[in-house]
Amino acid sequence: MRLLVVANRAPIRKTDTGWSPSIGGLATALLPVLEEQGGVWVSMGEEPSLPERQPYPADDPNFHVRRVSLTQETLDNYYYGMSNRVLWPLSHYMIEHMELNDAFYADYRDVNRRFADAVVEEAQAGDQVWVQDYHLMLAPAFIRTDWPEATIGHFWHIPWPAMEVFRIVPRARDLLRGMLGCDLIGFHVEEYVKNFIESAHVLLGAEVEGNIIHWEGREVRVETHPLGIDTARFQHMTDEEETQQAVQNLREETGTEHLVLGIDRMDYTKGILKRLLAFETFLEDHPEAHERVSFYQIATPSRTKLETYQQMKREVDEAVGRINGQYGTDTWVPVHYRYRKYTQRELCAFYNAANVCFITPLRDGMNLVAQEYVTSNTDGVLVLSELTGASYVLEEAVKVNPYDHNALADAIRAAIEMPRAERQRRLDRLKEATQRLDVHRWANRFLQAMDAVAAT
Ligand code: GDG
Repeated sequence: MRLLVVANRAPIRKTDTGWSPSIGGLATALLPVLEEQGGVWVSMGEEPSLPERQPYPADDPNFHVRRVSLTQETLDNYYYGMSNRVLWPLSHYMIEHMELNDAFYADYRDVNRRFADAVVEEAQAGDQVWVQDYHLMLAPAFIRTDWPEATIGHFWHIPWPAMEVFRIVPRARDLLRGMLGCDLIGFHVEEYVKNFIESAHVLLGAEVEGNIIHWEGREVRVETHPLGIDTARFQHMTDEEETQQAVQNLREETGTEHLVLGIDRMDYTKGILKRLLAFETFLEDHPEAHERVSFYQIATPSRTKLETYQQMKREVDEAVGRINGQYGTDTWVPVHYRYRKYTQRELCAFYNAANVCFITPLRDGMNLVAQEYVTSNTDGVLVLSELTGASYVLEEAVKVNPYDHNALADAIRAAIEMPRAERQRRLDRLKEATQRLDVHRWANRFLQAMDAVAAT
């Protein structure tokens, strides 16, 4: 049975030596399935010069990439507009960042229509369709209209907010109808499943029975499928000599007993500024920690075209400057701040070297960085925001409310002082939990659920 993956981004990228798989978890999980079963990956065309259909791998293709090419204006409205200035802040309960504009929705609808057309054009009898994420809410219903017998799944990677928040967005009902074109909808955790079902029930009057929504004579199953990482890849990469050499260099360069780490896309949902302010208070309250603790914040550039992201970067830059100016000495840099992208191997070195990972998003669908840290570290402490999907599945993390300034500052102290036996016990359990979520298992579980739906 072939698989048609429908996702905003393509799973392959051009390198100096030709085309190779993208590094992200989704490509890692789904490319082996496509290679085995055959199929198509429908994505946005990154550049007009790229072919509409590209067989892959070129020498012995077993699937192809189908690109939907967009003009700059359409891309701006669909991606930077509706996706990232409306649905992203809405789903993360940050409605103050929402910017409403009719053109955003019009182009979002148009792009979803074009993705759906591409899917229907590519379709062969028996194919299964798996749509990804908030960029493509309307595509499932468009596909359903043109191809009624299709088996369609959707995985939503970010939080689904409470119904009372979701209903704020204009055309909330149309967006929901789009999603209900599916047979199966997956979320990371139960909270989002419940929120989605309530949204469909209250806003559309859909009849609900357990986790099944009855809609237009069909059944739509809504399930929890928590996403994990490629654990073997992270373990392997961490153990390699080159990485271990980098770990040693990092520890020597940092020169402090404790290394606290944050790694995030530079995004207002990740709580980077509040985290820095908590570190500042920690330093103020604990002079004995000076010269003994360093905080590494890696913030990867993201959505840099948007003013809110530029503004946030300015605030982070300023906080780092103030903290280092106030507390730094000739021999100690309190905050090592890096606004750049690293290789995955370099990330593994940071994960391995840090004895505390401080992950405090204000909301996060899952948060894979937490799982990557747990996998690549051997005796550290994970401090984790309770407003992440990960906090439901990584029970042994030290949980904090990311809005509670004093609790955040205190969590740094607690993590640093945690006795070795407790650290080890927690980390062992966290590693087990992360293994269970492994991205390959996640993909298999979701595809099995699609098979079950197709068989009914
Ligand atoms: C969305 C949801 C959900 C980061 N910096 C670099 C780099 N990264 C990689 C990390 C990690 C990924 O990016 C970030 O994943 P997260 O899960 O933390 O966050 P989002 O990007 O917001 O992802 C989220 C996820 O989708 C999956 O469903 O968990 O809740 O918001 O893998 O390692 N990778 C490289 N260089 C960097 O500098 N190579």
